[in-house]
Amino acid sequence: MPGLVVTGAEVVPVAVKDPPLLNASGCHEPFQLRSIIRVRTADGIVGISEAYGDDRTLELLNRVAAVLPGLDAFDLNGLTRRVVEAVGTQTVPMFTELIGPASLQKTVALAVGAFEVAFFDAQGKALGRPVADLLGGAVRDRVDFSAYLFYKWAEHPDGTAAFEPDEWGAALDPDGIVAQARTMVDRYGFGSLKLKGGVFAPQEEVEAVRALRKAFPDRPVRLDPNANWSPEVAARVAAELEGELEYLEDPTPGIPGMAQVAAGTSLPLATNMCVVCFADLPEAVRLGAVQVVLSDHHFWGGLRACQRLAGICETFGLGLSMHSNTHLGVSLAAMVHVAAATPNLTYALDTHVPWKTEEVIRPGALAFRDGAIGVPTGPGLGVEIDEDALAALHEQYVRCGIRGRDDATHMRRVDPSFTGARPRFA
Ligand code: GKR
Ligand code: MG
Repeated sequence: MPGLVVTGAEVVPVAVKDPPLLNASGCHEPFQLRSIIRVRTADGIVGISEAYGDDRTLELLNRVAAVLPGLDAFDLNGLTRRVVEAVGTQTVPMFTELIGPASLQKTVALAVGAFEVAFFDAQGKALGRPVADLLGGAVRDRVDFSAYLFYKWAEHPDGTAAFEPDEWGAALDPDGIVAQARTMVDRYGFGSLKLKGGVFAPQEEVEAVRALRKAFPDRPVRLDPNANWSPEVAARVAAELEGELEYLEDPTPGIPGMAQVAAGTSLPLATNMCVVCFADLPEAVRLGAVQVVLSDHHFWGGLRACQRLAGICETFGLGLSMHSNTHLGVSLAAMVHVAAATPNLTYALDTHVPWKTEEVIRPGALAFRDGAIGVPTGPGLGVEIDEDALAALHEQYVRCGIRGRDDATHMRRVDPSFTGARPRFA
């Protein structure tokens, strides 16, 4: 079989409407940015991928795109070499602090991950096989997802959104969160629930967890305050919620702080903030700081890197789950393929998809049934770009004026005293 020679790659930024979801950093702005990547080969095959869409990531991705022509799309080690050369010594800041600090390793991982998915898609299309087959074969034919619950306002602050309020309404107390969970469960069938915390006083969030447990006694619940509690507050909350949570995610900042909390609770602690690249693992394992790592191909270095992480978790007896930021269907497909081909990825995955009203892929490929998505069986990722939708979302990007993610500034439109400094609850 001849090589799959890359002739060019393009990165198209898009903006998607987003509701006012609250978190430790503030509030989601009216638009979230993503980018759609297309890698073209000499045979006319086009591999697709999805990545972040902030200015700094776009600059990085375009720099890498320029050095890809001539590479064989089967040569993933060659991809890494070219990325390392293109990145040099320049660490690119992450588009949100909610996925932990930036590092050179993470910068390389971000760029490799972005293009590796497109390379895999092209390989799958060339061979007529789904990406899961290229990753060792699917060990399950459907992948479970968790309902991702957010405190939220009914609408964006005055003057910042030129579209109708979303259909979800406000959720600012336990009743509001339970109602939101009910809609998510009825609509998508999710079998587990994750509450994004770090917004209100910890005791209020404990009450919301208790209300969820009461309303959905059969569904595991997770709570994620994005490191907005001091170790002392985190220890107190962990004691109150002993036995109530599937896991407690990033209760407090940093590996030593997490280790301090872990030492005093039987609740598993999970993270997508303090163990965010391979270099973080030795200290975390040595200190027993986390019991579950949330992988994410966007910043761990792609699908193969997530499988490498899975192996390390298995070796050290750590659980493995999956993190999400606002994303579209191309990333959803990539998440499903790697989860399907990772035997020890047994927790339901996070996804922001229910919060979206816009999409770039053609409908029909991915749908939630009983809280799960069937693994696509078509070639590559098994999803296709809807060219009209992509053009419209790119146009929306051009018009919206947002070029990064700034949840704190959006929150300050309502609460001028908000700083976003963590941990807020000490
Ligand atoms: O979308 O506001 C959000 C989340 O807080 C996200 O940015 C986090 O990175 O979902 C993520 C998490 O689990 O920490
Ligand atoms: Mg998290």
